[in-house]
Amino acid sequence: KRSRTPSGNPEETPSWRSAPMPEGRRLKRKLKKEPGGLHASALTIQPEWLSLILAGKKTWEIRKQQCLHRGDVALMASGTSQIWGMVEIVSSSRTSWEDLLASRELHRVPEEKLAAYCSQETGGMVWALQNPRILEQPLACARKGSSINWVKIDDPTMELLNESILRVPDLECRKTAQTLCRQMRQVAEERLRTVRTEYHKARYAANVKEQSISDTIMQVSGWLIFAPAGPCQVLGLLVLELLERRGAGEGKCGCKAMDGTPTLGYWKIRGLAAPLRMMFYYKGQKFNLKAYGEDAKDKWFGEDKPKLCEKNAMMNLPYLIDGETVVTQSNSCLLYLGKKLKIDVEECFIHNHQALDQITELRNDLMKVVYGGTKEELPADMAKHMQGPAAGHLGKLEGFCKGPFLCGGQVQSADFHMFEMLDQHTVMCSELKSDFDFKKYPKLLALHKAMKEHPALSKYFAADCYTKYAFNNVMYTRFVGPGFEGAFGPTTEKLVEF
Ligand SMILES: N[C@@H](CCC(=O)N[C@@H](CS)C(=O)NCC(=O)O)C(=O)O
Repeated sequence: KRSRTPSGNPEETPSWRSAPMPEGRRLKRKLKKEPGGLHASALTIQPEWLSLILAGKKTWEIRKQQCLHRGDVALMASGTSQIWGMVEIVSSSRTSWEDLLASRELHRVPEEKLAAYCSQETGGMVWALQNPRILEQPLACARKGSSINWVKIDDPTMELLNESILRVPDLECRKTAQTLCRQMRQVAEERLRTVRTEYHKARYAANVKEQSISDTIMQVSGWLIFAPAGPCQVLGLLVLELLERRGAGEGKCGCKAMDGTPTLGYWKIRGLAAPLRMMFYYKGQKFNLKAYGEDAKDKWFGEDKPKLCEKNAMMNLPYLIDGETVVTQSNSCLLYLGKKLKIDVEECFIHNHQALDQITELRNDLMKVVYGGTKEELPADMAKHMQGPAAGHLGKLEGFCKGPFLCGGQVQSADFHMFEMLDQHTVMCSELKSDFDFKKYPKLLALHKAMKEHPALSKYFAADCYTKYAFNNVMYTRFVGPGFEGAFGPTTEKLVEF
């Protein structure tokens, strides 16, 4: 069994050597290359300690071993795949128990935790830290391998990280711990939502053990200690959820996000409904997937549309039926699901909404390409679209994306729309052999990757509505996408359950 650091992390194979501990030097800003540059792996630290380090309020990290590395190390909040910033390791040296006790303001570890970790005879190893920097936005980094303390940083993240390092503000103007805590809280809430979804799924499969409930509380409460506003609120929510789950009747899903089974109606294509379908999958919310096919003249225009027009005079495709509520207009449907499925948060509302509008403009320009001209002209028309309107919209969205998602640390409704547009554009460019360089949009590429790898979306990416549906209306378009085969077929309706 591995021992644990006072920060709560199990120790892993160390790479430490002692060195003198410099005091109060003016901090260097410029990144040095290895050795002494950025470590190839990120160090994971519990969020509450991480926030203190990045705020410059904890300059001693106590470990059992020495550290060979000198220079920058990226810091990842443990239990997540998010890098929040970096710090320079300037030395590691053995420090006596007495000195550790006398230097509490440098390491912040309470005596009882120290006693559980360090020996009174030999003290502990102190890694001296300086020059903490907080990234403008946390970076998602794919976790590989089994190491808990050190996570190898993948190449794209390393590239972004190096760029970020060069852009980080001076110590004088770095973000306060409060800002960091606010961001961490957003991530905590996002995590809480994922945990809830997982819980509901497991419960539905009658597979929940009491152990997983206490694990969940442990996992989430680690995030709450340093959230300046509303930790109790978040914890309270969790406790309420757990009580509710325990009280719920056997076999019943405790999910109260939407009443009954909502219906999503659209053409049997990805089109404007793909992001909406994704949102249902993302939250594990069962729904009726109505997909109009080659008989739409009767089934949609002749039957469903006139009936639905009685409830909503603007009726169009896509639409959502949720009990008595009937919503149309794709962006309104995205916002409706964002709210009802508890994906969107109030503080991101206007940023998210602006992104939705910009993505719609990008889509409208793409539609001019896929629904006009001949097949032979398509590659040239697409190239013109990419160099002109698409480059303009993507440039704006790249600048507007806070990273890793459009509104920052948590997925909002616009991210589903953004994903679909990035997916369609990249696939089209690759199918049409366009040499358009998407690398100019690193944040958007990272968003696309993060969504594609999101565990809550794995079922969506395996579903026919993603893999087999045409991108555009088969009856009118000159680009259907690589997954579409055979005939458009008749209108279908199926219950998607999780
Ligand atoms: N602005 C609307 C556009 C809706 C629209 O144009 N829908 C097309 C498919 S993308 C359609 O075929 N509508 C069926 C109809 O006109 O009844 C939205 O964003 O939802």
